[in-house]
Amino acid sequence: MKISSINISSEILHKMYVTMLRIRLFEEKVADILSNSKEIICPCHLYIGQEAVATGVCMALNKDDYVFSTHRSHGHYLAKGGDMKRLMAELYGKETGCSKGKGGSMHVAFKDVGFMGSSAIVAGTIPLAVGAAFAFSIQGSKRVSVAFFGDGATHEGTFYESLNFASLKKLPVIFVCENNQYSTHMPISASLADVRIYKKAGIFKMPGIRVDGNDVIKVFEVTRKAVEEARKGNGPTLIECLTYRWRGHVGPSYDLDKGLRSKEELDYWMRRCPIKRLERLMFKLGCLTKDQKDQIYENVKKEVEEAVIFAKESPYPKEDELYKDLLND
Ligand SMILES: Cc1ncc(C[n+]2csc(CCOP(=O)(O)OP(=O)(O)O)c2C)c(N)n1
Ligand SMILES: [Mg+2]
Repeated sequence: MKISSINISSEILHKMYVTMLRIRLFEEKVADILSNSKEIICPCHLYIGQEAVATGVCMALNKDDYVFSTHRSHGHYLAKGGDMKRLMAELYGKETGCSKGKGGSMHVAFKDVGFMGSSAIVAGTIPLAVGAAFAFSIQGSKRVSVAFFGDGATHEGTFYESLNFASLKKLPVIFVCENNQYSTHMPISASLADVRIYKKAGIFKMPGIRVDGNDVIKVFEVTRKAVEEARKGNGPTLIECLTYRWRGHVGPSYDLDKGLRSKEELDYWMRRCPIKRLERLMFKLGCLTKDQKDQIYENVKKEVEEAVIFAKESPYPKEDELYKDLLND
C-alpha cells in the first residue's frame, strides 16, 4: 500500500493503531485512578495526545535498539514493547513493577526490549543515549540509540554538548524532540529565542527535520530514514515532532483553570487526535472495519483491566529491599 512517499503494509498500520490505543487507554485508566482514589500516589505525567511520536519512532526500531526516555515515560515504554502489567504495578509501587516498585512513573526501565530507562532530570537521558551510541560505534554494531526529550530539555547545556559530540563522532543516535509547546506551564515562545528547534541541528552539521508529531506515518517515515543513515555510519539526526499534551503538566487535570492555555487551544489539538486521524485513514483505505475497531478496543480495555488487577494483587516490596538496586547491583 503506497502512502505518502513510502510503501506501508496494512499490518504496520494495524500495529501502529493498536500501539497508540494501548498507550491512550492505559493512560486514561491511570488518569481515572488518580482522579478517584489514592491507589497511585507517585506523580504521573500523562502522554495523552502525543501517542504518535512514541509509536512512529519505535515502529522504526529493532528490539535490540535502545530507547532513553523522560519524566513523561509511559508512551515510550509501551511503544518499545515494555510489559503493561509491570508498568501498572510500578505506578502502584508494587514489587512486581518494572523497577520493583521503587522507581514510580518517572523511573521505569525494561531492558529486555531495549527500553533502557527514564529519568526525572530534564535532558538527563540525552547524554546517556549518546554514550550508548558511542559504545555501539566502538563495538562496530549496527544498533542505534534514541533519546526522547521535550522542548524544555533544549534549554539545557547538555543538549548542545550531546549534539556536538554525536555529530563529531558520527554516532548512531536519533534525537527526538517532542515539542508539545510547553515546559511545565511556560509556553515555548517565552523561553526560546528561536522556537524552530530542528534548526539547532545545523549548528552541529547534522540533519534537523520538523515533522507533524500527530501524524504517526510521517513520524515513522522520517525516523526510518534517520535510522537507516545512522546504521550506515552517517551519524545522528535531530527530529522535532510538533505535538500537544491534552492534560496538564502533571496529573489528570486539564489545567484550564490556571490561566495558562485556552479551551480553544486544547479543542484545536483534540480535533487533531493522532489516533482518530489514523483510524480515519484506515477506514478510507479499507484496512479497518467498524467490527475490527470495536474488537481492538475491547481487547485493549481488557488488557488494561488485567494490568490493574495484577497491580492491585501484587505485594509491596519488603523493607529489606529498600537499599538494593541502588548502585548497579
Ligand atoms: C534539570 C531539571 N530542571 C528542571 C526540572 C523541573 N521540571 C520537571 S518537568 C519540566 C518541564 C519539562 O518540559 P519539557 O522538556 O518540554 O517536557 P514536557 O513536560 O513538556 O513533556 C521541568 C522544568 C527538572 N525535573 N530537571
Ligand atoms: Mg514540553
